[in-house]
Amino acid sequence: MSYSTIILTLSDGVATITLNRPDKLNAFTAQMHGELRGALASVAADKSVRALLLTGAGRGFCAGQDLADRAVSAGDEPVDLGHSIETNYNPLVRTLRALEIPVVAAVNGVAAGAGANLALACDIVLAARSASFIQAFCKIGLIPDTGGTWMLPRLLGMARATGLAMLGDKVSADRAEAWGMIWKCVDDEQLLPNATALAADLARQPTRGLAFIKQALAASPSNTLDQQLDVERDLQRLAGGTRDYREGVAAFMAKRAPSFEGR
Ligand code: LHQ
Repeated sequence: MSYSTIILTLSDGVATITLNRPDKLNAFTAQMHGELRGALASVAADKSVRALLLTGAGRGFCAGQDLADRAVSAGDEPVDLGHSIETNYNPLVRTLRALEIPVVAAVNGVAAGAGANLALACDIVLAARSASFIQAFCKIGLIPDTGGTWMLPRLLGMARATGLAMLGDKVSADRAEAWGMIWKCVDDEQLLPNATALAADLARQPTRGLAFIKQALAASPSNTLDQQLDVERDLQRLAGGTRDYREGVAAFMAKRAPSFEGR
């Protein structure tokens, strides 16, 4: 399938999706949502893909919803933004969270509105030192969507989440790392090399085990310790049944490097 608003490439078990509307800082249109949905479905169906890297073309990562798109602004006519959320943004977050492979975001520039929360919906976020995160929604009378009101308090605590959501202040990549909002901030020229190497390394790890880790951590916020202990028991049982677990133990005992297949 060919795309015009995104680029999908495959290499070394890593699928890379580059949001590709650089003139508009990769803001989302309905077309881009559709293409991204298609690309994510093909990534999910391809068993040779063991990690996903998401980044943006040009100087921005993603400026959120394209505010000129007819789906969200029709002059004086009221528009149903709930429809756009239901059709586009919510399925996107659900798909990324449900993908059974690690998802790395390489935030190459500004990530604003839904673009910021798209990055935060990924499993591991690397950002270029010149990148920034802006909960821009409040500036136009909206609330953080794309999972922002769920993710921000969990990552940052309620005080910082509320400040960012209500004030829309720009958060530098350095501060995002210091606050625990992202995994790491790296020098600009190191972003793609580091993110590519990280995704390639993840693609060689025990993929099923990583998927179970993702599932366990996702279940954690709404569980009691007792419930979470049960989740750990159940997922560890599944992890223990994988070929990669057998390989990991065998390699350890033989004092050799493991060769994981993702099964
Ligand atoms: C844009 C955009 C953009 C169109 C830059 N749209 N053109 C909302 C509604 C409905 C349903 C669901 O969810 C949502 C979620 C949301 O995401 S709401 C929040 C939408 N995003 C924003 O409010 C951010 C708007 N953008 C900005 O504040 C700035 O562009 C930032 C701070 C991101 C970057 O500023 P600069 O580096 O100064 O760049 P710029 O403003 O000059 O932008 C470059 C171009 O990109 C420019 O186009 P032009 O043709 O004049 O060169 C902008 O108009 C365009 N652009 N964001 N969201």
